[in-house]
Amino acid sequence: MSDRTLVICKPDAVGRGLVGEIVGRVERKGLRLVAAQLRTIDEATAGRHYAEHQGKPFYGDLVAFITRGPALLMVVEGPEAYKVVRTLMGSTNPRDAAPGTIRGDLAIELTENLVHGSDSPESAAREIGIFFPDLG
Ligand code: IDP
Ligand code: MG
Repeated sequence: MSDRTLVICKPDAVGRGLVGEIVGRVERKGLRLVAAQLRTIDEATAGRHYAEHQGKPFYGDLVAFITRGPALLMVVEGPEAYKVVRTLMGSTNPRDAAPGTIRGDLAIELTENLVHGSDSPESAAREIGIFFPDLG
């Protein structure tokens, strides 16, 4: 049984040239790419994606950041895909993220933390529907 999850290489990852590094880690772990698109996320789509954070003090900065340039949107597949991706990503704050994780090895700022991964199977289904509506 294979599960799917959404992964985003955020605009800082594209800007810093770290997409290959991040995708490489995801692939080497054993997850398979099923869709990918380089796209600058618009404000309305960012608002849907980050609906759970609306009203929080960092929401404005978060939307400004995620829309500031191209991001690589991906759907990846594998057993317990969302959980595996979250483990590869490391803690939300890169300063707390363990060495060996994407954020732990490659980032230092909370907003500019390189990567998004859905946090549950339900979030994965919702977020894949936002960015890849044609994927059943
Ligand atoms: P996650 O990306 O690890 O799932 P979330 O809590 O869903 O973390 O937050 C979404 C994004 O919002 C984070 O990746 C981070 O960039 C940013 N963020 C989260 N909490 C804060 C905060 O307290 N201040 C500023 N930015 C935050
Ligand atoms: Mg989250």
